[in-house]
Amino acid sequence: MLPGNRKVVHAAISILAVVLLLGLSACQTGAAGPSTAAPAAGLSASAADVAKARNLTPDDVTAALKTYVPGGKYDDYYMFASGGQSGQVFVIGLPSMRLLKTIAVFTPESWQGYGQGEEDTMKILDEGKFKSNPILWGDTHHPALSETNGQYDGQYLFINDKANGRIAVIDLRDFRTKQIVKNPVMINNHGGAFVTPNTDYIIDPSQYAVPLDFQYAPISEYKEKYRGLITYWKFDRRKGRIDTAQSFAIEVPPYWQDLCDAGKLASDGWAFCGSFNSEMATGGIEEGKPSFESGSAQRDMDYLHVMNWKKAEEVVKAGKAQTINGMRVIRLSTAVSEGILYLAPEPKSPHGSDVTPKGDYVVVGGKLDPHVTIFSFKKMQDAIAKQSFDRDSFGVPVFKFNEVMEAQVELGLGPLHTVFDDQGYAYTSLFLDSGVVKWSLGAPYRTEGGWKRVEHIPTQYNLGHLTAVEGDTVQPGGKFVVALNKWSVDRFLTVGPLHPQNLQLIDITGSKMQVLYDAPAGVGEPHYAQIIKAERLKPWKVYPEAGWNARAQAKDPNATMPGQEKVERRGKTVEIWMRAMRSNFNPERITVKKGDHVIWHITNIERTEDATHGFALPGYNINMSIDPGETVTVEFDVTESGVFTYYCTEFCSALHLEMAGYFMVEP
Ligand code: RUQ
Ligand code: CUA
Repeated sequence: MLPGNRKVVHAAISILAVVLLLGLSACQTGAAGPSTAAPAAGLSASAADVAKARNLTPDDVTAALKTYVPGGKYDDYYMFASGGQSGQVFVIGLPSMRLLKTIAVFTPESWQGYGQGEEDTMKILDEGKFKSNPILWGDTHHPALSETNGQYDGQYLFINDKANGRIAVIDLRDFRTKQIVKNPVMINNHGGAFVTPNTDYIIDPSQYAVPLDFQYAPISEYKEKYRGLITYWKFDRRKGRIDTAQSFAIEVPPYWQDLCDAGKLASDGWAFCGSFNSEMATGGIEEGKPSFESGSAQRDMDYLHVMNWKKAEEVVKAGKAQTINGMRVIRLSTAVSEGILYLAPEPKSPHGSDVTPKGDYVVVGGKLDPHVTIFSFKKMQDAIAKQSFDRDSFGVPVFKFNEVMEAQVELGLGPLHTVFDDQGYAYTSLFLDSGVVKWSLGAPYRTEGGWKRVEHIPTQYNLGHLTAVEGDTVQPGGKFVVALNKWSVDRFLTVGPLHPQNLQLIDITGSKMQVLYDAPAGVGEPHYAQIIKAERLKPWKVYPEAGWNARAQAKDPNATMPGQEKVERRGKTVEIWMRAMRSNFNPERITVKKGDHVIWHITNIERTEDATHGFALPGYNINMSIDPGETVTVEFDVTESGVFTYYCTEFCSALHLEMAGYFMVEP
């Protein structure tokens, strides 16, 4: 939609809202019936009747008007939300909050035929295995859209798997996962994925310290042998893949590293990661020792890790890193001696570290501190120039708190994460006080009244992350914040003891924030999400040509066009080139012998938008989606004899049920 049109629509909506509100207040006071409130249009009277019948307040009606997207009209934004333990990514339209797609990432997914036999998806999942253990789920936390000059460019999406220390790459041309990398030195992560302003690297810090390279060491050797690791995965944009050979990692002390953010503009070339167990507590509640919960909350300060990744890149190029299991690791002593790693004391079990849009400050939320603390990047650089440090017990330089702190703003209990708008305001989630706090940034964002709490709006309930329109880029978009609440308690119909999470859309354009919509997430726990303007994406509606390989994003050598269908036997191997279109597969009869090995290619030659076919082979655990233009391949051993019926699983035409065939296995 053109900007001009949008203005007209907005104006029309606000007129409608006023009409409705007038109608409603008239109804509510009983001063006038709907018919007398109708002069502007017949619509307002009937709409007022509907609102009255449904017990909707004027606020409800404006909220509905701000979120309703009529059928056939598109949302203005995509929101990419992590799917938590579902191991997937959710694509949600804003402002409607409608779920548009679940992108299969770490967990097999039948509708998309992901990890249900189709070779390329099996290979992607297989890349993510840990040694000999296949891993078929993930705990996704932080999606990161690719950026160019600090702005989302709509090309790629990255997401971490906290449980298994992995990162996945999703191509936003077809919204499909292309790659999973397992960290070769670390078992878990948490604070990734965060991209540098041109997506040179994806930052991926470990969470719970362990000995590097999956070695064993007793926990009594925690301080000597256990370590954290902050990995910088090199992204090759041309190939659309992480280049593991060009990636590197920095060894850090065994504090439990938490969320990171990449520097930008003023702080480009640097990165910041919080941590929360600088006590190096090792638990042992079963032996009467302090639990992790209390042991890790003893000190008043933990450490923000401040890293010069451009320097780290040079140090790696100069050969000063040690290669551990294929990963080039800058050892802790090198990171210190080369001026790559610094620490800043940060209050009380911090969580989010969020860089302001111009890159000049880092905002840190302390879970057990009612303030956010704002660090100045310039002051950090001054401290480095003056070499004004303390040292931690590993010899890492520690800034003096008062020398690098710019401001502290008291917000309420349990501040976690912060995002930004286009007016110089920041929005911080409060877990314990369950809400969003709006506060003002100081200069250069706002010339007066900076570093002040402005407004609190309750959310339901126990807010974790929040996200704003392009709110972690160099140019935030304003308009909406979404609160990703961990609990929903009483907000929806009961669906048993496992409740959905609650994603709440909040309007931030007015002088007061307004919650517009509660969207249940009944599919896994979304942690973080990012919201991007829809026009930045250029997704395909069908694959560029018939016979497309989605993993290679190129023509598949086994593309099968009409007339090229065939079955070949080479010894015990049977290879099938099949063509699918409405409403048949060709061939429709395949005969093999028990003990054969089958390689089966299917090309959907359709060029029509949405003309997807499925392919299910019962008894062999095979289900594939063959999107318009796509070629897929499945390979399997014929282990059972009998007569099997393959069929198309996608209701593609009136004669969809006829789109079937016989797979005959002779004993
Ligand atoms: S963090 S628990 Cu994003 Cu607040 Cu994972
Ligand atoms: Cu093709 Cu149903």
